[in-house]
Amino acid sequence: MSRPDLNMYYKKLENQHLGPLWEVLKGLVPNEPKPRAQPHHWDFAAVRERIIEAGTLISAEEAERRVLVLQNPGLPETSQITDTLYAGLQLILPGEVAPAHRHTQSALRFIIEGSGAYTSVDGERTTMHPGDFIITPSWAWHDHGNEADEPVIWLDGLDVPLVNFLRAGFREEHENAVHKTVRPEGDAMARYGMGLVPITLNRGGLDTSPVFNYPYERTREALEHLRHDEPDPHHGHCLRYVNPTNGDWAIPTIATSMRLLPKGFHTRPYASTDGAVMVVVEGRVKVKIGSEEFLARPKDVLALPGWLPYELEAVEDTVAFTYSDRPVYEKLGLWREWLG
Ligand code: GTQ
Repeated sequence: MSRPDLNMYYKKLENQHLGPLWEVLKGLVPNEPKPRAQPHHWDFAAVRERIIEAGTLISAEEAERRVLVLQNPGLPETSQITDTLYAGLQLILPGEVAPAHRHTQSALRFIIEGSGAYTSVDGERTTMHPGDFIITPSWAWHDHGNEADEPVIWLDGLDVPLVNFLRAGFREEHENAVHKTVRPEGDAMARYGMGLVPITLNRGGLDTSPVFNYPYERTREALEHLRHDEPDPHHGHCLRYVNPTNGDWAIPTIATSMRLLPKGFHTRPYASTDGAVMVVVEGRVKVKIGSEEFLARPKDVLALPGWLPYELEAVEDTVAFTYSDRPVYEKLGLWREWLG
């Protein structure tokens, strides 16, 4: 229906930087969440070729971080894998250093391939092995290096889109490529990761877990013990990574978990408002997200948009890592789940 009177009125509004709510209300306040992210599957074998190729074209030093960003097809040119999260695959070749910097965005590293590279975080180094979950807290100095003899590839997960939306992004380069380590490797694990914490630690705890490497070996062993239980119908055998100083998620803006799905186990449909990224570690799993279906193998990455039901069916015993922005929803009273 053409309304010349209204159109002329809208023109006047526009000139005065005003707008009619009645034209946009349903979009501003929707019936239910409508993520722009789409379900997507990155086949690692195919992506790996491009990562290795990047290694022949640009050095880690020159790139600062030699990373291929996982771009969600529903969010082109945004460097977003979901509506609030970033994911990238980082390569570091033997002998290389990715120089020290710090930023307000929190980061996780999930090690995909290769052993023996290290990351130094706030004065302590940790050595990477496949399946390790490593944290770089907000504003902590960090540099990465590879003194081993094989390429090392990991998935970077950051809260970049969220922090940028809030216009809270700050960064600083360190004056040296490698920042100084002041504590021996394993120090954080000894102080905080043994079911013990320093008696002088404030009972409110620390925002980000001071245990900054959760080794796969230990996670895997813990999951194996859960086999004695009935798997949870929606999650399978699933453990969340915890900040031992306050019982909260390990990173204040990012939830992380690891699950084991026994061969043949099929999860019930599940949706929650948080958007998630899944990385397969072992096995083979059919992943149905909305109306799309993927067969995922170890090292493959999947984007799970919020509020879109998904189901997992383990073709073989499967282990998968997941990270999401759930803590942000929880802290704002916006987290909802749907159990199918
Ligand atoms: O390793 O510090 O993928 O700052 C994106 C931004 C990695 C990092 C990324 C970063 C880093």
